[in-house]
Amino acid sequence: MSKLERYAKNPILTAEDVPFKVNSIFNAGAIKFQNKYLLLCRVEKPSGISSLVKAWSEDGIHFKVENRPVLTPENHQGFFEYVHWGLEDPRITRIGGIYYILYTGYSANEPVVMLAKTTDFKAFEFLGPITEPINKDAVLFPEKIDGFYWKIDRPQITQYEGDIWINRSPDLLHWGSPRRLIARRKALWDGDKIGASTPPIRTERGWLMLYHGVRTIGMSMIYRQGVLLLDSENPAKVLGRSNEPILSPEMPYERQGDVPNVVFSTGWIPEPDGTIKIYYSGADSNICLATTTVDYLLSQCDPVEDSQ
Ligand code: M1P
Repeated sequence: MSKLERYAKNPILTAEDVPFKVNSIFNAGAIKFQNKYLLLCRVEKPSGISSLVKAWSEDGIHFKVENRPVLTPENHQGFFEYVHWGLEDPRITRIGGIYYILYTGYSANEPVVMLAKTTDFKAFEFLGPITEPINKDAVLFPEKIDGFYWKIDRPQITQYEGDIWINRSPDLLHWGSPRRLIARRKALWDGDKIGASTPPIRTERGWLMLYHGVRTIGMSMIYRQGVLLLDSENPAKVLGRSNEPILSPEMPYERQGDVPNVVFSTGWIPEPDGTIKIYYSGADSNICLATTTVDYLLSQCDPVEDSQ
């Protein structure tokens, strides 16, 4: 395989596959757990409020959605005030034997990045907000680098609103040393807003991740996916970035739905043979699969001027 290929029978999950009443299922975190593929999917209830439900698969293609959400606003104990309008867009990172879930808590307090952890995806410990509002689209690196945990997120501040930042922490709870990692590129496919998509994976050339870029044309915001390559020893240093998107809304299930013209990924699963399964949503209305190789994604990273 040289390029990115959509699964021929996309979408792999729609609202009809959910055994309880929802408007939509989309934006899933992805991980392999006990030799099974696990998607932690956002489901929007008829009320408009989102929760997270697990879906399991033996082959990474055919998923069965559980009977009820596992993470809801109501089971957020002391943190309900940060999530009472919903939990959105989870990203999963494994560090050692612990699985960390970063997700958007939506409330009258505006979006914040929330953190929960689990070892079995049955019992979860809620660690609460790890950013101030307004912040979202956060991903965690899968190991400590230079003695720190690192996360990428998108604070909405001043003239840099819509750019991606990186910061680090000694304990996953207290974050500092923020740096603007990449900015929007006016007039390009990622000219109006960007955000981290998938948690970084280590490659021989550096940390590889997907990010999304938004370009507004007329009345339509078009969400596309691109690639980012960061220095393996200093992830605040950008080595590569795709000048063209690797995935754009083209298919009917990406162009038509609750939010038209959106491809949006929050999870991927690398395989031992060098291929990688990218789970993404079309038009905020389903879950789709595309497969490619790490080598292909690396080949799409165009050189970047020294970002330090
Ligand atoms: O509609 C596309 C996406 O829009 C928002 O993402 P962002 O804040 O990065 O633009 C989110 O609401 C996301 O859930 C949604 O898929």
